[in-house]
Amino acid sequence: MRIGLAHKMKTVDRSRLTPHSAHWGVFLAGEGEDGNLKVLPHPSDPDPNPLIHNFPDALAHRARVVQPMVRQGWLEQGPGPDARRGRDRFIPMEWDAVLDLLAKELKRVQETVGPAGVFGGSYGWSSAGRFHHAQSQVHRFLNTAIGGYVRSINTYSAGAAEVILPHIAGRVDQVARRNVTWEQIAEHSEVVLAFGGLALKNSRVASGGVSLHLERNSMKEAAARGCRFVGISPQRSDMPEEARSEWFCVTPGSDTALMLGLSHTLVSAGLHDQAFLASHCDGWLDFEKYLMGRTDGEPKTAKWAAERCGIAEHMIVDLARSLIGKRVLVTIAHSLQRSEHGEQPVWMGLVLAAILGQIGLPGGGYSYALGTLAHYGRRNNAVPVGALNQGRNGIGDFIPVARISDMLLHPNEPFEYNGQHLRYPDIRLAYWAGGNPFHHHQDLTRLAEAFRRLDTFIVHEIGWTGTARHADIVLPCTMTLERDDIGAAQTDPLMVAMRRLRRPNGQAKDDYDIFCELSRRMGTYEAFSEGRDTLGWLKHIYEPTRQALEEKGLPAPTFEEFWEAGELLLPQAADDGGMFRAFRDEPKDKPLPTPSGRIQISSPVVAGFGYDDCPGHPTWIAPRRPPTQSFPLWLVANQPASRLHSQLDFGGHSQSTKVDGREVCSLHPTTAAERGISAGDLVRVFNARGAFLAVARLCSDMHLDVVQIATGAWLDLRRDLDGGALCVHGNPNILTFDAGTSRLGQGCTGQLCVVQVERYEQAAPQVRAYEPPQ
Ligand SMILES: Nc1nc2c(c(=O)[nH]1)N[C@H]1C(S)=C(S)[C@@H](COP(=O)(O)OP(=O)(O)OC[C@H]3O[C@@H](n4cnc5c(=O)[nH]c(N)nc54)[C@H](O)[C@@H]3O)O[C@H]1N2
Ligand SMILES: Nc1nc2c(c(=O)[nH]1)N[C@H]1C(S)=C(S)[C@@H](COP(=O)(O)OP(=O)(O)OC[C@H]3O[C@@H](n4cnc5c(=O)[nH]c(N)nc54)[C@H](O)[C@@H]3O)O[C@H]1N2
Ligand SMILES: [Mo]
Repeated sequence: MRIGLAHKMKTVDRSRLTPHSAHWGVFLAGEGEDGNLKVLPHPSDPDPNPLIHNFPDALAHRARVVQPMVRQGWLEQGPGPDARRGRDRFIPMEWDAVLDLLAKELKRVQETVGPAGVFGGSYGWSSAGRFHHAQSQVHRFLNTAIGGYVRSINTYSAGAAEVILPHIAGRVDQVARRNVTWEQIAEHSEVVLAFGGLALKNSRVASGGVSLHLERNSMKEAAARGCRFVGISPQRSDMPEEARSEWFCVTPGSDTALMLGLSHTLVSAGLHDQAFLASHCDGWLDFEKYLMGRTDGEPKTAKWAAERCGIAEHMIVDLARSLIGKRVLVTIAHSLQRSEHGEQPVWMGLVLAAILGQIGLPGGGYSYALGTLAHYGRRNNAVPVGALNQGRNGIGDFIPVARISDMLLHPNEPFEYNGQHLRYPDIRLAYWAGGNPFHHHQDLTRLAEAFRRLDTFIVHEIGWTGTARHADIVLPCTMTLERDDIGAAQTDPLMVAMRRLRRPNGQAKDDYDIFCELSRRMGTYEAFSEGRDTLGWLKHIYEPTRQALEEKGLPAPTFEEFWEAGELLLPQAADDGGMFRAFRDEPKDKPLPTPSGRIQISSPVVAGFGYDDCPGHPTWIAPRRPPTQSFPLWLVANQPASRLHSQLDFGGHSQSTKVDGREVCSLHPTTAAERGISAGDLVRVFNARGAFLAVARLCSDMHLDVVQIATGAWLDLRRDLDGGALCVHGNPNILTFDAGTSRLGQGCTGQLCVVQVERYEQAAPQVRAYEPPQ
């Protein structure tokens, strides 16, 4: 057992500590002398994530769902569209009765419309653990029980990048997960241009959970060696202190203009790497014409860029010139592409790196999404980690994940995606486990309308999220720490036996057990369970790792040995630079998986789609929903520092960052003063779609025209004075607009929208987000 018994801890009986894993990292958990759950950082973690402190208060919190609940209107009138969905009462039911009812409804839908009328996209992060991964569970269940479901493709994280990158370089995982590492940055990089920053709050999270949070120390080492970090973001706080960075305070949504200005400065002075552009890239001439203004009469000079991105012309010129002769890495945060025309900064960042000619060099070139999640910038494991097989989906229909409301509101209507002409399916039933669309989706008033069109909406949840409140059938499920699982990620060497530490809260059951019992009623138990109980599945999932270890001649403990030890250290692959390094060294023999095998500065394929919102080379397209007189500020709705999305928002650490139980928003002191707002005031942030309340924090290290609020405060809707929707807790997705990044990617655009802010003069409404419904 590798757990650090030397760890200083007085109140915990160390013999009872066991390792466990969450998306926010591997940690130790056990019972304190007072009988309460105690959590400790893992002793091998150099920079543990404080998010682990959301666990102790969460396990038995009143916000947990304690028994199966069915919406009264659905129970009385049966399945069908219903305006009361999301506003109705819930009736408690016994497990057997509710599962009988649900199996009957699934059979009805299967027989009447078939699996093509069932949406099983069920997007969401759920919890770490290779087996109890809720999305895999629900997919496997729908595949075996009814023959499939309409799925969703891509992610809210990277919807635009996932579609543009394969056209121009390679798959997003090749570009993000096996590329420049933090080790290389510490050793080789001389300049890191970090578009969207490299915030530690973000990079300490990774699906599956990592045991080594190494970003902070890597930046510290690099900075000590003299590496220059440039944080390009509307908020200075997106760079850690340790990077000792310079700050370029960019206007939201304008990075493409800034990158064009930098490129123009280099190219007009003949400082671009013409040899690299000729040997490794295609389509330079078309792009160069655009850059120099020969196609549209507008040279993309530093002055042109300054007018759009808010950074002074001389700063752009100086920055561009300072890059020459240096090992430069360009990083593009996910956030830049989670907004209108999000494909453009992803593509333009690659082109800027190509102009500098260092793609594929250690610590140089282009790294998409570095610093946004702990998966990026690391070595990958040399052995596989298993996962639950989801089975075969008999239905081919899909939607780009963020088009959920469009799908439900516009059945059978056409839409475009990545060169394809598709139609939205006609969905009658949706099944969700492990996600919270009333956290993750945009324009939540519209989303609520969309869900009201369904016949039936089923949700498995640990807590009374906005999504659970909009369901017809809510089934209480266990959270991690209440069940056995295996924790592992392909980018971290530690595999963890996540042993159950607590009895399930209330009547909660594992998603797996719920699906087993439903499968029995559907007559598909054998196909779903393959006759295995949870431990049987854990052994099954562990086996590929054990086998690969054995094949490599390495110690390969049996499952029982691993389970007893608590952890297993896996071998990692070399830090070889991945696809870009191989391509740089041997462009002919190791081509990129693009149509020409080279970097696509222009893409004939994308040009061929004829999209004005994503033309054939990186292009500055002004935002279609820019600030106006009524709504002059950008709302930056980014990832929360104190939790993962909406998860355990009721936990102690998340609560400690709220004021009077409400979310905090940040704005510049000048912007606040113009509106008579002081620090600590309750403010109303609003636009044409609705409003939320939050407590004002003043911060001079941010853009004058920005209000920032983290996502993840649980929705708490009231009627505003003007009759509109008001979230009194601070959920920004009441205000965000619901449109795709472009017809190419159709990705999520939730990061940015325009708003106004005012002091809230009414009596402060109480937050009731965690009170269970009646
Ligand atoms: N405005 C705006 N919106 C955004 C973003 C933004 O930048 N701005 N970012 C987007 C991004 S990048 C993402 S990834 C999404 C995240 O969106 P989600 O992944 O949907 O958010 P989570 O809060 O992680 O939702 C997971 C849910 O699963 C539940 N859960 C946990 N464990 C289990 C389990 O074992 N079983 C079951 N059945 N349920 C479980 C949790 O209680 C929680 O409600 O949000 C997106 N939304
Ligand atoms: N603690 C914590 N960490 C997380 C998550 C979480 O919920 N909590 N979620 C994880 C997930 S699923 C994902 S996908 C990643 C997301 O990674 P990102 O999407 O990169 O994260 P965000 O915090 O939304 O945005 C990063 C920063 O970008 C800046 N920004 C916003 N708009 C612009 C712009 O137009 N230009 C520039 N230059 N900067 C801009 C904002 O100031 C913001 O703080 O984070 C992961 N890490
Ligand atoms: Mo994400």
